[in-house]
Amino acid sequence: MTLNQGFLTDFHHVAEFGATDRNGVDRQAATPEDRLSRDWFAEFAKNEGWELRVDSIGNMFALIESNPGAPHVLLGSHLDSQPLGGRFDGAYGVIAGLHAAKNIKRRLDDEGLVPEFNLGVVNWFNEEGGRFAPSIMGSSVFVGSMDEAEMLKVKDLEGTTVAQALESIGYLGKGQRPEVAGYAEIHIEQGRILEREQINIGAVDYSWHTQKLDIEVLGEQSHTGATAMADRHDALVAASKVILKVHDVAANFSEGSIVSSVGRMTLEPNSPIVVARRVHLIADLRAETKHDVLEARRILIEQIAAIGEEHEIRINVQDFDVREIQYYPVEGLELAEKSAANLGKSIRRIRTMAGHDSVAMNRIVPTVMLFIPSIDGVSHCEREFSTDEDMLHGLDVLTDVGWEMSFGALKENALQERSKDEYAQGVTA
Ligand code: HGY
Ligand code: MN
Ligand code: MN
Repeated sequence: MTLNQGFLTDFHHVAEFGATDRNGVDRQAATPEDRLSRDWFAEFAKNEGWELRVDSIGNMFALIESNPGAPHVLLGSHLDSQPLGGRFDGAYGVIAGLHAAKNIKRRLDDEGLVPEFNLGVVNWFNEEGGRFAPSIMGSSVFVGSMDEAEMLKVKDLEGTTVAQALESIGYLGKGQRPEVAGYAEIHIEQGRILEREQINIGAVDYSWHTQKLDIEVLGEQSHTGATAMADRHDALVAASKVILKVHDVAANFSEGSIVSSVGRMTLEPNSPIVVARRVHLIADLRAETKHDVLEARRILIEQIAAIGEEHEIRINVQDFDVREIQYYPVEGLELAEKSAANLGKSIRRIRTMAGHDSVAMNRIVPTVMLFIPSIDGVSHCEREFSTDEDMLHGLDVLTDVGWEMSFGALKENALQERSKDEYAQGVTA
């Protein structure tokens, strides 16, 4: 079987774990379906003779020791999905990481070479944040931007904690986290640019500023059939106005420069005969600039206060999951561009609106983030699709980038210090 065929076979096999009947997957973090994909990852590492470690927030590391004691360059992404999500988001990057590492290891052995850095492949815990919020959890704990003890206590809507869920699938580990020298991740674009421009690879130059708002709307229960309208404090009516304001705030900014929406709503007591006492909303604000996110937040805080007053209802708003813009090292962009050119693939620089584990990793080590085209740009839905051909183009480039990084191409001290506005000028979207 050719290397590429091995990748395709594995990719389509893993898509069976949590498969839905409309070509998607439902493999939320630390569910039995997630366990199937984790067991498969562990089996792959074992069959290759690589060391497997599982850390105390469920991150999985398959480590290859070619240069005893040297730190690792990690390739990887996440195997968890959104509810009724797509089979490419995350899983593509993990399986491409495994096969890129396998290809690199085979070449090192054939050529009798010892790289400066060891390779490893990682499956990050709970990148999606669908079951346990916030998202990008496992990699953020790894880099120290989220507190592990706090994250282990996070509950899903059924009241199960992260720790209980990981324990229940046997992946609450004790493994020591590897020392990391660099990180490379390949992922579907989840947008339309590469497809529209017919380009094979995106080299991600920066990520949008992102934050979430935790909004609690507190009304009062009463009888839907017996309470006069004037006497009601209906949390659902007020929450509905808040949801529309979150959607509408984007219209204050230039087209395409900001996104805003509410994706999660819980309603209590959720009885058809009771006026709602409490609605809990999570709003997602992202923009090209921090200024625009903060301005949208300012407008919303004002509007939400006015809705509370109008309905004599208390509405609490908390910031969380704030992600500053991340500029990826220009040397990493240049490395990706060189690899693509050598391999005859087209490439362009591109920003990411979606968050990724690379956004966390880029805080601590030189990081390369690569995209392949998404058909119709859709993601986080069963219709998500990328072609085998595009996945193989990406695997080729990831393999070459991983090879160069294991020989020190992006060593920390070799990176030129750049100010953010230098990046901003240098890395046009
Ligand atoms: O938060 C994100 O953007 C990612 O899709 N979990
Ligand atoms: Mn993802
Ligand atoms: Mn996702």
